[in-house]
Amino acid sequence: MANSRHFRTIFISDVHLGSKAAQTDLLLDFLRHHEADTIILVGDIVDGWRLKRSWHWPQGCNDVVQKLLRKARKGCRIVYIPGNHDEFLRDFPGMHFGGIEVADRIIHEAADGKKYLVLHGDEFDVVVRNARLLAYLGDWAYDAAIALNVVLAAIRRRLGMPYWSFSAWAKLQVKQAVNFIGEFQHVVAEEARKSGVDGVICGHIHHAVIEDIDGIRYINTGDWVESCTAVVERQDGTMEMITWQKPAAVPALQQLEDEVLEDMQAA
Ligand SMILES: [Mn+2]
Repeated sequence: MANSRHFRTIFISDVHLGSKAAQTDLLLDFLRHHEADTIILVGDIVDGWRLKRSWHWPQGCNDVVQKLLRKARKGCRIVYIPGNHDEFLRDFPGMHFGGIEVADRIIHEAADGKKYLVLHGDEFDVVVRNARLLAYLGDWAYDAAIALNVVLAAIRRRLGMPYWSFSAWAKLQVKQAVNFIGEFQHVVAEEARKSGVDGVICGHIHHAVIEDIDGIRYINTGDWVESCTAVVERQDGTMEMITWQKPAAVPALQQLEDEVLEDMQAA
């Protein structure tokens, strides 16, 4: 597209395709206006939990998937890091489908040499919920809690029980929510420090931000349910948060023409 911006990397998470809340029109519009060498999907792109309960897959969901596959075909590297809502993909680390590679977590090296741990973030739920107790018990309890979370998640999955939902999240009182966000950020930043990297890029809690926490760069990509945010890496390695607004009044026909032109140029 003529008026699109090109970045080194785009990070997107928590689209929740298959839930009625997914803002597919806005995401599609964002993807039309932004190109990248690499796109990293940071989990909860497809909402498997929601789809299991009732199948909701309008055309907009297909359009988003098609758009991503089309970018992959044209040479964009796409990495899909599953989250808790699309954990059915976690059984396939290293797998490729339609040019998209699946990975549990990755280390992303930015153009400025800074290294970022990229993961969804749900593996820290147990730690976050019991932060005070674990701080008291020490490191072994922290590691045990993360291991336990994996087991509990598997059991809940067997039983068909989700353990994270934004309706429950929205019902949290403001003060609890603020505590939860702060605790989550701290725990994830600590994980990055242990991994010996400069920063962390995650999703999961639907709270977009770029900030420094105890000397670690903490980046949360937000979501495409409410905030409609993406994090982009510029060619010099600096990171930027983009909040995408209602599509500009570009006639649908014009967009279609642009895409046909793109395809002809690519062919
Ligand atoms: Mn999640």
